[in-house]
Amino acid sequence: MKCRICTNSIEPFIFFGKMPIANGFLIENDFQNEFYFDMNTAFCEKCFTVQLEHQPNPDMMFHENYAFFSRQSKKMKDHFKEYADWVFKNYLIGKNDPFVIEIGSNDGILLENFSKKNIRHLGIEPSANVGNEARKHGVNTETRFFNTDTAKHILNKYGSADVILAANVMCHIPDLKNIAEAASNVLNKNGLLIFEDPYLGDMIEKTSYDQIYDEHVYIFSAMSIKNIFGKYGFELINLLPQSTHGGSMRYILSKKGSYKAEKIVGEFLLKEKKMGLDSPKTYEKFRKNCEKSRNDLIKILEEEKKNNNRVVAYGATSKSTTILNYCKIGADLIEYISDTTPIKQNKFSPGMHIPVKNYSNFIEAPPDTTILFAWNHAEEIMEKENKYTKNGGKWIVHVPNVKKF
Ligand code: DWN
Ligand code: SAH
Repeated sequence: MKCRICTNSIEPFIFFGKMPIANGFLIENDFQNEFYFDMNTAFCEKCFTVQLEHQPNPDMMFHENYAFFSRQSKKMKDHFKEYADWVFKNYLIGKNDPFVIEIGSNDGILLENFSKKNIRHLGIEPSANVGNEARKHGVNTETRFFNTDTAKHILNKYGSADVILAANVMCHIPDLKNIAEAASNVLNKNGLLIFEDPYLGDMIEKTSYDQIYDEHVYIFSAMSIKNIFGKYGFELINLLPQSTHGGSMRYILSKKGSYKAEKIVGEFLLKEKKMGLDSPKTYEKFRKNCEKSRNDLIKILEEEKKNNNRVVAYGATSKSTTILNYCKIGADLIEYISDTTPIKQNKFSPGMHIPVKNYSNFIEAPPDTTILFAWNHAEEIMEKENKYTKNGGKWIVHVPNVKKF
């Protein structure tokens, strides 16, 4: 295969097998026609980008029935308020009529904080259903993919922007050359491109291989961001580690030459080198860790079954599609998956077809053991399920190691 960024010849270091659409929750009638692709992940030794060999067409993942609604987590609402306040304080305060664009604005969880301040804003969101939800919260949203055509449209209709923001979407977009060109066209001379995504360093350290699924075509590091966007006229001028989604990184980029990079950028590049994020050996070790994690998880779930324990999963996450299909865990080991998102309920999980049920089932008949698929929201969920735990309910988590407590 060719590196998606620098066309260098590369080979996958891990083959997860056939995978369905991670957010493709489905009804029984559709089992026969379910779509699968080969999920292989590769690392490029030249530009240091971790990437999928194949990614399904964006229209198959992002559409009017997209299943992920950002507002399901209270802590994420707080996070996005902080993100908005931070952007305002650092980059917008004192500006005359600033204009903020967000790529992948989903249900408006970030932009509503600008809307409430009467700041001019625009969300670019291809999934129509989540975009409709955003409009209900007063967020100006256009249903389309962000790309150079959209950039032209924005310039004609709204004019240029002071900042382009994004969260958990840059790593979804295969053609970053087009995105960089679009962002460069839309931004003012001193405009900034600011985005956060799951961080490669955390994924390697925690063996959180479930960050890899169809939508996540890249898992970024500071090294790869510097190389990728450096090729397309941007400079990484600052970064800020985040605890969200199991460890993320916020990257701040400007057009080349318009700002001076902060010291922390150089420090992180060095730190990543020390961690071996530039070395194929790191990814070989990661593959072995994934295999061990898979074996441990299957073993612990089989023991639960042997002991006649009722096991339910918590959170029908995109990440769990990778876990279930890679480990071949089905409804014989997990009774159902509890989730608060209406569009996921009374459907089946992609590929392994475990029923997804309303959270009320979990409350009404608590299981013996709960496997926490939404492990990235552990703090919020542990607080919320304090009673279950106090009453003797057990948990299984698989990150950073498989354990029961
Ligand atoms: O990058 C992405 C991130 C931001 O969100 C997207 N590609 C897709 C999605 O990934 P995910 O599905 O792995 O995200 P979450 O946030 O880990 O999903 C949590 C799931 O758990 C949601 O379906 C909501 C549900 N949930 C619940 O049932 N009870 C969540 C919480 C906090 C709860 O208390
Ligand atoms: N920003 C939100 C949502 C992340 S999920 C959060 O962090 O919670 C990714 C979102 O990006 C989805 O809503 C999806 O429809 C959208 N998306 C995917 N590709 C896109 C593209 N090319 N342009 C704009 N949005 C895109």
